This record gives sequence, C-alpha cells and structure tokens, in this order.
Amino acid sequence: MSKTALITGATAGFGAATARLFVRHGWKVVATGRRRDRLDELVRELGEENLFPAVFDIRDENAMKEALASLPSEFSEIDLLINNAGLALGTKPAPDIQLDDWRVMIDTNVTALAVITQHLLPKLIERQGIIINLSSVAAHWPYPGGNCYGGTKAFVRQFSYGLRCDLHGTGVRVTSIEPGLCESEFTLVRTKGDQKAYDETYKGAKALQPEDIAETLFWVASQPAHINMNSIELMPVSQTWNPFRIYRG
Ligand code: 8X3
Repeated sequence: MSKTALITGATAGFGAATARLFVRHGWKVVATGRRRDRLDELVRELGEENLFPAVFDIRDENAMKEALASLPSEFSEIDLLINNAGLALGTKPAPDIQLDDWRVMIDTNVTALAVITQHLLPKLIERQGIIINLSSVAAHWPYPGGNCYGGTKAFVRQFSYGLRCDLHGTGVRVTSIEPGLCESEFTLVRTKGDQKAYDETYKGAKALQPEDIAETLFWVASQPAHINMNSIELMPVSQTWNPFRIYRG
C-alpha cells in the first residue's frame, strides 16, 4: 500500500523535484500551489493515479481547508506533510525594504505554514506521520538583506522543535531542513525577476540543485520509524561563512 505525501509549493523548485522523486519511489503525492498550469503539467508527467493537484494560495486558510476536505479518497490519507511553500522577497537592508514584502513573507513562511500544519495534525497523529519543514541556513546565520526572511526561517526551525515536544509520544516525526545556496526559481522571486542578479548569484558556484534537496527529503522520510532527524543543514561546498564585520566610526 503506497504512502501519501502532501507537498506545498510544488509548482517549481524543491517542491516539483520532490514530487517527482517521491512518485518515482511509489508514493502518492498531493501537490499544492497557486499555478494550475504548472500542477497540470506535473499531473501529465507523473500520472493522475500518482499525483493530485490541489490548487490554492497557501495564505488563504479557507481555500486550503476546502481543497483538503475535497481530496479524492485515494489521496486523503496523508502520511507526510512537506511544508515547502515559502519565499524570500527583496535583498535590500531593513530601512529600505517594501513593508508589503515583509508581510507576504510572514504570511506565507510563518502563518500559512503553522495553519496548514495545525490543520493536518489529527491526520498525522492518526497515521503516525512525518512533518518536514523547509527552513534555511538563514535561520542560523544572519546576512545583510536577510532580515525578515531569516526571521521567518528561524521561526520554522524553532516551530519544528516545539512541535516535537508537543507531539511527544504520538510517534509523529518532525524535521527542519536548512539548505544554503540552491539554484531555483526562488532567487528569481527574491530578486523580483532580475535575471542578471540570478546569473551572478550562481556563476561558478556549483550551487545545490532542487534534486539534491529532494534526495535529502526522501532520505529523511525513509528512516526507520524510531529515528527522528531533528534538523539537517546543508550547503554547497562553495558556500561558507563571512568573518564578523567591525564598523570603525
Ligand atoms: C536561502 C539560503 O544561502 O541562498 O534559503 O541565502 S541562501
């Protein structure tokens, strides 16, 4: 009997790569996202018996609840929630940002993630399931322009740990995944479509690829039921930390 994963933000990047890998390994996948055409493409590629597209904006709580309430029975028994939907918007320092960008990041990366997780907890407890949350190296390591994005990802990591405490004794596992530089549409969103900035970000860097993250997620989900990976932080070899900066006024 195959297991079922619900992957948020599956229209591109980590989410789409993860949907492909899990289906390849015999899982059923509920793929969520806003862009119906992208999800339909995934259905064509992976087969409607394997992937169900659930089209909604993750920030719209009612739409999320309606979509999940009307899942076909073959896809409704969720064993694994992958909270992948999330974004960074903008690279400017805090005094210069557009406040709406911060609101969208908090609404998506924090509020929507918490709301869908809480909504699915009864099912995940019933099925002794797994929750994998996509955090970031930015949860630990501040960098200029990371401001609110880093804050949301620190929430994701700490929320994951808090969930573990609250789910003590249920058999539900929770993991925070914290990737560094990865080549995906994420950076085009972050730079608001600036292809030059995108190209410069990855030039010569041998960044992680969405498929690398998918493999990590699959490995986490494939561990025996008595093992909980609390967190995994991964970077490309080309990425390390900066020294502290001292301002000498
Ligand atoms: C983003 C990680 O290293 O690209 O989550 O800022 S990094």
